[in-house]
Formats: sequence, structure tokens, C-alpha cells
Amino acid sequence: MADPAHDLEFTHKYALDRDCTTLSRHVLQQLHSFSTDAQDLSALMNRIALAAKLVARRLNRSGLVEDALGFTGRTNVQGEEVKRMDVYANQVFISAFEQSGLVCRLASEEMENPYYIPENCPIGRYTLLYDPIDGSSNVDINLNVGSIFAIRRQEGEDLDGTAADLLQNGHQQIAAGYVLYGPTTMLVYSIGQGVHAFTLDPSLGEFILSSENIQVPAHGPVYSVNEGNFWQWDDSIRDYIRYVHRHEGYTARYSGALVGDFHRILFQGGVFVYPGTVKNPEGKLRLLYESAPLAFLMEQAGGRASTGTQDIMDVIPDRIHTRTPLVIGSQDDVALVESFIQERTREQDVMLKHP
Ligand code: P6P
Repeated sequence: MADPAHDLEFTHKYALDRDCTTLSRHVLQQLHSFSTDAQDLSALMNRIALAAKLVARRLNRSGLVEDALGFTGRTNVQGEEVKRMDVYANQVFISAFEQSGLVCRLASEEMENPYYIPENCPIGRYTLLYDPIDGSSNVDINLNVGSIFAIRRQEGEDLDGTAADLLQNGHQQIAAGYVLYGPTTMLVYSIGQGVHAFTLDPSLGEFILSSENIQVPAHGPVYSVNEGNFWQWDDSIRDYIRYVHRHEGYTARYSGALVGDFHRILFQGGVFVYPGTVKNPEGKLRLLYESAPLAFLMEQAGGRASTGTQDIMDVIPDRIHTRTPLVIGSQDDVALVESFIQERTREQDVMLKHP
């Protein structure tokens, strides 16, 4: 005979245990260790969570706070118009990590050169790479935006201040993730032990574990691409788009914010594609603080990420703001896009051999 009192206790225990699985506890659980490195990583993730809460707080009131929305009138190193929220969020991460003692440098989409925290250098053995507000065109229309981050160890003294040690492939990332500012604020991260999602409980001011060991489906219905660029793409990408237009089971979803489109694919399967265009043959998305962190996550979730011809995780940037084409998502769907690229390459090789 079931004991209602026991069932109730169990229900309480389950709910409370979950509410007590905070981000910092989860990191230590992941590492099964209280070593210095584990404590560092837990502290770093805690600073990310603090930055996320500060950005979320401003976003949640942005329509009411003077000067929170709109443009600054400046353009950044990317040649993009800078939003007030870009500037605010960029500073939030600097302030959060200045007090961390752990991070010596921050490399951001919004800063031409890395920002050094002298009091943390050289003891600070880590570098934070981040896109403070990804998809900021959505901010003024109250649609989802995100922050993307990666953490790398600093290698060497960086005495010339060029941060040359950052110009390495994605396998040097020790942690990566993103914050999705949507109906709820979610922090999704990996330290190489699977992908886990935390949801901000505003009443607690804590990120609480909501999904553990997320696995992306091998195939999904979603293809996410800006079809407005159709005639700027290589023929191979147009071939792929014609294929999904003509076959059942595909649906287009594109929000204009990479983090939201990635999050949908992580949970539902499918593929996000931002190929090179005539204007930007190398693509629009930046490797070190957009594509590589998301590739780290997607591979941890059982998916793939490529430029279309090379795994994103293997790409070695030649500069901090290197861009790459991006094909990321379910194994089968990434492979399908790549198959059209390979087909066109084969045809071009034949034409070259037999003009
Ligand atoms: P487009 C936002 O500016 C961003 O970097 C990504 O978040 C997004 O996926 C992409 O650019 C959107 O670019 O050219 O489709 O507007």
C-alpha cells in the first residue's frame, strides 16, 4: 500500500534537491573533484552566471530604463552598428571578471583588442572569450538575444599583448556555453562532460538545473538560414535549399539571433547554416566567440559543426575576429549540407580536368 506521507516527502525531496543543484555545485559534481582547477572552473562559471543575471536584469527592464535601447552611433571592429545594450553587456562581463582574480584577459566581439585585467595578470590563468549580446538587432523589438562564451587557459606570458596563444583550434576550450535571454533566462554550458541547461529562478536569484546531458537528435525538421542571401551563396548551398524545399519533413525557422536558433536545434534537431556570401566569402559569424563555443557544445551533445568542408573545432584562426562559414546541428543534417558542397566540388574538379 503506497504511503501518501512517504510519497509527499519524496516529492518534496526531489523538488528541493533539484532546487539545490546550482551551477557551481553542478560543475564540482561534473569534475568529481575539489582540486584547484575544479574550484577555478566552478568560480569561473559562477562569474558567468552573475554576468548573465546582470544582463538579464537590464534586458527585463530595458523598455523602462532610460538609454537602455537604441544605438550608440558607433560602429565596432566588425563594422556593425553598436547598440547601447552591446556596450552595457560588454562592460558587465569585464566587471564580473575583474573581481574574479582568475581571468587575465577578455576577448570580445565588441573590442578590437583583448582587454587585460592587470591585477589578475599573470596569476589569472584563464581567458574569457565572449559575444556579450548576440543578435542585438532583436533587443529593441523584445525578441530573444543571447550571450556566448568560451574559457581557455592562458599559455605563456603574452608579454607582447597580442594574445597570440588564443589563435589555436577549438580543442583548447576548457568550457563553453551560452545564455539565452528569452521567456526565461537559460544558461547552457559544457566543461567537456556533456551539455547541461540551467534556468534562472528569479525568486532565488539562482540558475537551477533544468536539463542534464542534453543530446541533439540525429536528424530534425528545422533548417535555419537567412534565405534573403539566396543569390549571394555558392551553388551548393542553393542546391541544398532547393532539396529541403522539395522534400517533406522540413520547416524553416530563423530568428536573426544565433543563440535562439542554436537552442531550438539543440533540443529539436535540424541544422543552422550561415554560409559564405559574395560580400563575405568567409561568412559572418566569428570563430573564437561564436562558432567554436557552439561547436564545442554541439559535439558534446552528439551533433556536428563544420565550415562546410572542415570541422569548426579544427579551424585555427589567424586573428581574434576571424570569421568562418557555419553549418551546425544534427549529424545527419550537417552531413546533408556537406554532401551538396562535396557534389559541386566533384563537378568542378571534373570540369577542371576535362574543360
Ligand atoms: P543576418 C547577429 O548579428 C548574428 O551575429 C547572429 O546572431 C545571427 O545568427 C546572424 O548575425 C544574423 O545575420 O545576416 O541573417 O541578419
